[in-house]
Amino acid sequence: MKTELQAPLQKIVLIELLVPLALLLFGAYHGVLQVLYRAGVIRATSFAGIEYYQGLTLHGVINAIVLTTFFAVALGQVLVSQELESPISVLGSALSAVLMLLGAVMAAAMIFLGKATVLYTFYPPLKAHPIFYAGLAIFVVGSWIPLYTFIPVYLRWRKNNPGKKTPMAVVGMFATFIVWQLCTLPVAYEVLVMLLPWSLGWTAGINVVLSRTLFWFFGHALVYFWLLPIYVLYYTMLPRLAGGKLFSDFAGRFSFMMFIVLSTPLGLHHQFADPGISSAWKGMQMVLTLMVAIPSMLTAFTVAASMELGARARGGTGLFGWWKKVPCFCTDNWLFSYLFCGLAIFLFGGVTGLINASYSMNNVIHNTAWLPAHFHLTVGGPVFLGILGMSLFLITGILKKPVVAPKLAVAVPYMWMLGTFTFSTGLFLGGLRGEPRRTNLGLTYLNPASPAYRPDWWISTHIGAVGGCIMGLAILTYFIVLIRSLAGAPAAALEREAFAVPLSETYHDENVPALRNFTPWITAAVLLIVVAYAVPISDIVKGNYKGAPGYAPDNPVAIEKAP
Ligand code: HAS
Repeated sequence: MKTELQAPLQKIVLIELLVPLALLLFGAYHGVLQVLYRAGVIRATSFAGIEYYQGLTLHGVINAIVLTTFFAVALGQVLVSQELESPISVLGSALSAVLMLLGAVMAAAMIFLGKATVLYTFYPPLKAHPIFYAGLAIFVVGSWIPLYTFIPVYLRWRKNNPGKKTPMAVVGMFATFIVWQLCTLPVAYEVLVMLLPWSLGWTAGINVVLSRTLFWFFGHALVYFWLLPIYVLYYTMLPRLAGGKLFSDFAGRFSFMMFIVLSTPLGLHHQFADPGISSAWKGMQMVLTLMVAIPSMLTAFTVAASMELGARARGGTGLFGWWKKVPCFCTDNWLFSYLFCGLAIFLFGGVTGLINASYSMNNVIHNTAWLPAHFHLTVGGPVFLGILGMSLFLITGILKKPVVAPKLAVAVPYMWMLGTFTFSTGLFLGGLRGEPRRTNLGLTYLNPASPAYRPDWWISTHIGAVGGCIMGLAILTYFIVLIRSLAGAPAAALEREAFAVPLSETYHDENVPALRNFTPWITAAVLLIVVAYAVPISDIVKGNYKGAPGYAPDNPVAIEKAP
């Protein structure tokens, strides 16, 4: 029997899960408004006191940065202390939570006040209030701390358990935070050395190419920082929830190590259209981007094989007949449906990622509606559903409360899947016809009174709007389940047992010594980053570009004089 998470850490984890979920209400509301603006249902620059781009910034920052980072930290704290059977520092965890909350409040306050309408990518020349940048920096520093609370616990465990394999969940959480540590250093530089002084008026003008490059150095690794905690759930929980075992221990460990090496040196695939960077380096990073799909493909096969093991153990037969025994709608096992629907959505998110990554095809879809379609099938698919499901599981588990209305709980991921598929169909179609992303279409292209009117975009934007509304409904249903469960009393049977995350056994337990040590993989990652970025960054610095003045997103005229 695993020991239960210590009481103060339980409180910290609950705060780290519940606060971002409460903020998600705003984040999700602005998502629904987005599709209504895009379809021309709302034809205005603002709605209920919040401007279009301000709402879009809230949507991105809350959903893609705040919710995901808090979740990774909370999950890491739970799994590392559970699997290494040793408490992690409460002081360190509390400090991390306080800094992250402070940073999130500072950034959110500036967005709500309309002083940081810079979208979640916050790249210049869009300019925000200094408190927004300071908030971001504090938030990131807070999210660095957990790794340093995990390391001493891990070293102690290794000393006491010589020769034993590090538990898979710990390997996955370490991979997550190693990637995070590597990729956040350049964005910390961008925020502290470039954006903050610029926003304070201490420096005139900003080097847009350099700051975008530093952002995307961080920005693509960020997507794997979102994904890896969910892969931890796929490798360690899903096989057990499916009634089986993890098909291959090697596949999990190898995938996590591959992500350490390959998550960062490929951010230029977001900048294929940017000037000032040689095509040769863009091409090289394209190859690395295609390579980072390999651990995901490995994951697809391993997870499918694990589900097959479970289904056959439950009486499934035949080449495809075993699918009937996969517990897709089982209410006692409601968490499975969140992970399963996430996987099904990710099939399409992954394939469209490969299209984006191809240098030539990227020209067709870059900055079109295709992009939000892609990322609502990735971060908005497996990641978001994994966060929703696992947060409900952890919150109710720690509070020893049963999940009320498990049928509704199971309905949520299917509604979400229907919503994202519909939404993305609309946006993929629109993107291929040139519909731009991040644009208030209702005022222009979807407005019959405008000379820019594009009636051929009506269908795609309306399909998107229907999908977006279904997604909104799924989130509302989730909150009904969560709030009703929180309002319920603890169950006596649950109170008698220590709460622990149920993890899978392994079917093929291969022993590969090279996967037992992080050091060579981290070294390879650093070397590859240097190879992929040294020349492009040095070229940009040598380019000595003229600094750009600040801009607001709704005005083509700069908000200040050019330096
Ligand atoms: Fe991406 C842009 C390429 C994965 C998120 N991506 C974005 C943006 C976001 C994002 C947010 O190369 C927009 C950023 C912005 O605001 O501008 N992406 C890729 C590639 C992958 C990929 C090659 N992306 C992700 C993940 C994300 C994410 C993961 C979030 C978590 N992406 C790009 C590129 C761009 C981009 C370009 C820039 C484009 C531009 O022009 O701006 C790969 O890692 C994907 C590999 C995945 C697979 C799928 C494996 C399938 C699995 C499921 C198996 C299912 C089973 C169940 C077993 C190969 C694991 C079956 C059951 C049934 C019932 C069928």
